[in-house]
Amino acid sequence: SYVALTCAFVLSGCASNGQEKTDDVTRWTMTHISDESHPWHETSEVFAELVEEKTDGEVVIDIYPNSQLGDEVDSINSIKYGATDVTITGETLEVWTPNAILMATPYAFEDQEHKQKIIEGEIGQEIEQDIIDDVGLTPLFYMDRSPRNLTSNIPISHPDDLNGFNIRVPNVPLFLDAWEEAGANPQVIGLDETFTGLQQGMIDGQENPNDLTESNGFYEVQEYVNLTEHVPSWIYVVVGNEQLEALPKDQREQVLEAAEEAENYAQDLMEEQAEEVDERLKEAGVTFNEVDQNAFREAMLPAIQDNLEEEPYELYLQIIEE
Ligand code: 2Q2
Repeated sequence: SYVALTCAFVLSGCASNGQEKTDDVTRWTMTHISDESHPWHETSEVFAELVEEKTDGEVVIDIYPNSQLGDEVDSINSIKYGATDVTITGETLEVWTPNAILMATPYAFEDQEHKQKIIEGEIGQEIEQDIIDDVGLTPLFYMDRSPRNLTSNIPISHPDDLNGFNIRVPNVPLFLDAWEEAGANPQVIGLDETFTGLQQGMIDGQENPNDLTESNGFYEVQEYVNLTEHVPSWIYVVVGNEQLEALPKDQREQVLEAAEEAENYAQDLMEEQAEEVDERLKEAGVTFNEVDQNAFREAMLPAIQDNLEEEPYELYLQIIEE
């Protein structure tokens, strides 16, 4: 009967929010959009190892890279529905919580030190709290990101070169507006469909940190990395609030300890890898093209004023005045 079936389901330890509990081991499903060669995957594996070690095997994380279980928005929704538990996400959360856009507002940070100060200061904490309150996801740790650069098959040195240029952008409304203001024709395509779009000539270019340009193989179908460095950003590894709450207090603390160590690991890895990525892209035949960054900054500025809601815009003004 239904009652017997329900009792069996609960007794078998299948928690209501999808995370599996078999003989007292909690298994979390983690998804992300980069492939196994990318620092995000390496950091995810280190985090999973640290969690298993610190919880004495009572919390295990199974990692699914390469958008295997869906794109970034699918991953966020599936955690909220309890089908999966952990993912890597950032400005895409703007759809649920406006302040997340501050993670990817064009030319907002003067340098690495300025960005780090914001991430680890009050504004960074506010963004993390908003993600918890508005999206139901808890940021466990952040990973710094290299700045996003525009890739293409013709050199793009100034916004004037963008006339008729079809550019792929992720599902971030501000990016659509910013590239439209700069003179390009932006369209939202999932990261996992971008290579095909470039290969078939549906799009002329895309923009990403060089590490994702490398790990997605975009250098095979793009000749130039144009050093726009238009978005210096960072990204969070997040877990569902319910999934974290479902753990006993000691395991929760052990997971947060593992997260802190994984954050330091990610920072070291990023600093170590950034130069190596650029060298490998040049060896693969990519031309690094200097651009007029101020011209791109000026061109994108109106999109920030038009696109940011009141609170994120106030915080943006605080960031650029720091
Ligand atoms: O180009 C991409 O799809 C990624 O760099 C995403 O922009 C990035 O992961 C953000 O969506 C984070 O929310």
